[in-house]
Amino acid sequence: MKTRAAVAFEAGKPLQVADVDLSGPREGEVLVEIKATGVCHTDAFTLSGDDPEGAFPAILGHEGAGVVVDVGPGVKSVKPGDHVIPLYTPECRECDYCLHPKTNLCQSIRSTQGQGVMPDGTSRFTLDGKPILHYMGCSTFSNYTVLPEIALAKVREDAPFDKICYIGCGVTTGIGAVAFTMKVEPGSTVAVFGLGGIGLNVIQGAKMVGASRIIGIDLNPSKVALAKQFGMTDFVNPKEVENVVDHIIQLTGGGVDYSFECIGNVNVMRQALECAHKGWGQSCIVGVAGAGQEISTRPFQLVTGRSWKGTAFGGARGRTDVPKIVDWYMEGRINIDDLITHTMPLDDINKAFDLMHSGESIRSVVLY
Ligand code: NAD
Ligand code: AHE
Ligand code: ZN
Repeated sequence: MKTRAAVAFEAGKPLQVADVDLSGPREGEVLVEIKATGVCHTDAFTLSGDDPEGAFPAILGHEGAGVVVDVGPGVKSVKPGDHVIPLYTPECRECDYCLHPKTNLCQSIRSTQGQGVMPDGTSRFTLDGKPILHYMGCSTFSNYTVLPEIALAKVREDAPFDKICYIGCGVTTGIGAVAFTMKVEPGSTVAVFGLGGIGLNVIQGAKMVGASRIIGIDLNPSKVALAKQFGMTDFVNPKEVENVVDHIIQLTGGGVDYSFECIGNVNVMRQALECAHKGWGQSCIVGVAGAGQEISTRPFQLVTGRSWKGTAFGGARGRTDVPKIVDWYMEGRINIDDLITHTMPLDDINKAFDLMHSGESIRSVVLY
């Protein structure tokens, strides 16, 4: 079949919308009609050429929601008509990682996914007879896409696609980083570096679990109003203080219980660790840094009781946790609507990247 898709032909160039050929689902695979997709900073990161796994031409996008159209042989857990959210962190429920209680990083298809192909080593997308790669196992910048069955969370049918697509990455990553990965306790103090589509969900998660103080840090003061609405109690603009680490340590009388880096900047990752409280403060890396980038700190920071962690997809097990997060949204326990600042048709998808880079948007959602 033909599908309309935004193709990344090469790093650093705008996406080009084209009619691409898509072949049907094979064993264990599912054809999904994507109804809406968010644009996450990770899509921009890969398009920039900084992603060591980035390969082109590819169809990017990993934050979608849609409807099952057809299933391949052997598929049991979903059927045509089911509403689904694609999972870049799948959940096979069988691999050593899925069976281990301390991780959500299912590895059953990780290597082929990283190469931009389906688990059998081939792509379902072609253009003029030449293969186009999948991305993060999702390729939600295509109106129709094929995914492995284990990479789909079945969700309730009354939930709006144009909002729940954001649960496919940003909402789950931010709230999950707080609730699943770091297990932030009520009364904790929290610092959130980067108040974008992820950081505001970290703030929302911190408020949800009962954090007593939530300090937001961003170079862009236009993020303040929304961050306050979501639970930020204090704002720090690094341009307005001499030393952001000293400033946070002073503000909190010793440092925060938990900090989160939601930018992808290795210098800020160091600041986030070092503003965590001596003896017990924990810092979580959420941001994704480019090829060749490394983090550093004095080992003394860890010797004296701070610890460094990281999270992928907020520690969520997608098929199990994503339907619950959709329920939280439908029950009014989390706010997604106010974070979706822009919507556009696929033809205008490059505007979503422009709005992200200029700092004007929190989340842009493409509606098919
Ligand atoms: P975004 O562009 O919406 O937000 C980034 C924010 O950081 C912006 O508000 C920007 O003003 C701010 N910022 C930039 N440089 C700064 C600095 N030096 N100091 C303070 N603030 C600064 O991006 P996003 O979609 O929220 O994604 C954030 C990061 O999280 C990206 O690196 C993305 O790749 C990553 N990410 C990781 C996961 C995961 O599973 N670990 C999931 C989704 C996104
Ligand atoms: N390809 C990059 C790594 C990118 C990365 O860390 N991705 C996150 C999700 S970001 C979603 O917006 C993730 O899930 N990581 C775990 C994994 O297995 O990729 C690189 O550096 O190679
Ligand atoms: Zn993402």
